[in-house]
Amino acid sequence: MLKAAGPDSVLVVPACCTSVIQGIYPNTAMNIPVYNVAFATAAASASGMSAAFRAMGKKTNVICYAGDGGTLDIGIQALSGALERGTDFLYICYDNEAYGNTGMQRSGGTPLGARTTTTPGGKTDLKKDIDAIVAAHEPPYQATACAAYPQDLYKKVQKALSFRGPTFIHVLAPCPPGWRYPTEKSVEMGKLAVKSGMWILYEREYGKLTISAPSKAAIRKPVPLEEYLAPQGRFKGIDAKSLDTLKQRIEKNLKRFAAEEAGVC
Ligand SMILES: Cc1ncc(C[n+]2csc(CCOP(=O)(O)OP(=O)(O)O)c2C)c(N)n1
Ligand SMILES: [Mg+2]
Repeated sequence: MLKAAGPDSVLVVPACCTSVIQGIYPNTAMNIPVYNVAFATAAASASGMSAAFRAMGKKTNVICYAGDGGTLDIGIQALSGALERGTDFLYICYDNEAYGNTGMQRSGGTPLGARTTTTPGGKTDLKKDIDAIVAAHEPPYQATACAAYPQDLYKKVQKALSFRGPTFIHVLAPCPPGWRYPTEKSVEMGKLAVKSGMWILYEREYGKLTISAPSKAAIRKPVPLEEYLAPQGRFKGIDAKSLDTLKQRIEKNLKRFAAEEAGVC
């Protein structure tokens, strides 16, 4: 992501696992400036920063890098405000489907049936559709991506930063301790999420949908959902009703996206 963004960029990071990686002020592991801000404020902080840069005539990329908890739940009003005001920034939500930094509590991003420390019997609610919420703000560009497809992610970051105004990329980020699978299976987990249709890769440019190549295969023929769920401890013992609901949602979403791209809905 940083390779695609280049050196004239600043990161705005709310409380999340990335706050650990970035280091402690005044030092940082990143080679660009990083602003670690309060949990709910990433998009609001970035708005001020972007306005200041633009007022000084600078094109510096302002990039929020926030978790699912900080985006779908606690930071949603700041995000909505920044999108609505047309803030010139890129918001990246990396989604490990729970509050990872504090030990894997359920978030709005946790899928139905997944066990977390606060849903020990499996989550009983569906994953919140943040992409539909963002789309309702009609940003010039938004996309989904997954860390298992790095070139796709790279291109989407470059493309997002070529627009003026607010852009949004939602990245599925498999998490070995949280999802309870061996670390070396991370790329495989990301690919299975896409191949099963549980995660659909696409772009929306001024509202127009383009499904990304890896998800075309899932639309033609998805791999059985069980292949994605079985290696993950968080889905161990998932009840039949939740499993059935997940499968129905996948089928519905794949059909819905294919129809929208083809212009038949
Ligand atoms: C206002 C506030 N509430 C709670 C916390 C504690 N906290 C820090 S990081 C975090 C989890 C963040 O989850 P997410 O945004 O999904 O990012 P991840 O840790 O999964 O990368 C929590 C609850 C905090 N720092 N500030
Ligand atoms: Mg998270």
